Amino acid sequence: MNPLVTILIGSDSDYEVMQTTVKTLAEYQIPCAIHISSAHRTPQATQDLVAQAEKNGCQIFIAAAGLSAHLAGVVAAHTTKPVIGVPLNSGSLQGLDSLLSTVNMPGGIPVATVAIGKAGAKNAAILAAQILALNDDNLARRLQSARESQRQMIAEKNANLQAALSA
Ligand code: RP5
Repeated sequence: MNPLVTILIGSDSDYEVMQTTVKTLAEYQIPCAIHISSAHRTPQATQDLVAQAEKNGCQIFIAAAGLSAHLAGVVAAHTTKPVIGVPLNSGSLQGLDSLLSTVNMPGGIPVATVAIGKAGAKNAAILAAQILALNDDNLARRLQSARESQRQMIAEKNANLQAALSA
């Protein structure tokens, strides 16, 4: 099946964190592809990759990068499909540099920016699933069921905490 989601990462050093995105998409049974492509080091290849992915039926792009993170913005410049940006913590500024570079897009070229690092990597996949679920009832049900499991898990943790505190 052709990938519905294409993930771009700026370097192989981004792969470890972004495996969370791949894994989460797989949990929701969403076919995806992941490529290393850099906004700065391989600008033409990045543009070509976006065009090819769209031709192959890609519906959503997820772009993750660290430092001066322009990858999501560059992807967004070349498509009108939704682009989700994941800022990564690759340098001495703990990802704040990437967050600001990813989130602060000029009006007209949106990038839906999620949290820095692992939480963002997970949320990027869930957000992509939520967008695709607008036209997929089975996927919407899988998302609801995951929310319910999450609710139960937190309720259980709280019950354990209260039990420990009252012991
Ligand atoms: C960014 O620079 C990449 O997304 C990566 O997070 C960061 C460092 O890249 P490497 O020097 O590890 O290749 O473009």
